Amino acid sequence: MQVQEVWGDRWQNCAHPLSHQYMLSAFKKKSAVVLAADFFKTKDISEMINSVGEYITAVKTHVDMIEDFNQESWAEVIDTAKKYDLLIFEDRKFADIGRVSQFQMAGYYDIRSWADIVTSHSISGPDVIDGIAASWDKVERIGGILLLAQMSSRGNLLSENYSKRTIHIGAASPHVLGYIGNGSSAEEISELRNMVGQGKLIWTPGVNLSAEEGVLGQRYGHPGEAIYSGSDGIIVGSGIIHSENPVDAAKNYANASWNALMER
Ligand code: S5P
Repeated sequence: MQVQEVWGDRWQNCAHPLSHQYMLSAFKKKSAVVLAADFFKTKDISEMINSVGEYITAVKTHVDMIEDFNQESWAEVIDTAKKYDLLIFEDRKFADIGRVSQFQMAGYYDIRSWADIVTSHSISGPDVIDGIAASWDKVERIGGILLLAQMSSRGNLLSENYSKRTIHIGAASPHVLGYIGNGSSAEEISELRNMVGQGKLIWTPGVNLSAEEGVLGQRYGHPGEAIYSGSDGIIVGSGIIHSENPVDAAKNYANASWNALMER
């Protein structure tokens, strides 16, 4: 089987170069798992990547959660991720005006220098995208943005109309790699996929193979169902990192995502 057959129209229509890097990597690893490495110490992230790196395609970080951040400790995380050919995804959820977002990509954490992908809200309008892109330009790196079109948390304010307008903004920009969708609802993912079409990826958090509800309002759906409904990547944190056996868990999520892709 070839990579084009796995991804079908998505392979033809997604224009962002990182979308092809992602699809190819998922094809090679037989996994559409994005690890949410929600740790407080850099060494914990590196250790987790060393355990499950073969079964995941990207690692998602919240760098502002890290307690021992410095350039050296973070360089180790990045090197470890690169060893396993992972896309590095900083879930920064930018939301400010373009000019400020541009500088938030630099600063102490210097996200622009190591992140391949970042998340952004669309609440402030389209210029946040150009601000983020300008920052990558400055360091001569290629990056992709995932806009939050839906969220998995209960009671969130991202209405259907908001999703629609977010997709409108995203469709107009070559820097937008895709969207974050609500992995806890197959119905919402299908709706989102219908609105998005084939030209962008959808990645979905809020998936878990066992838990029905997470802490503090997180909602969960089945990872296979999320893919089947139109998601291209499942973002998994607790299901792997808080499992008794993260390696087995990562394999299980990888299999669930791959089997659903095959079925799709
Ligand atoms: O709507 C969202 C968007 C995101 S990016 N809901 C989410 O949960 N996320 C992120 O996905 C969140 O920041 C966390 O890192 C991860 C889900 O973690 P889990 O432990 O619930 O799997």
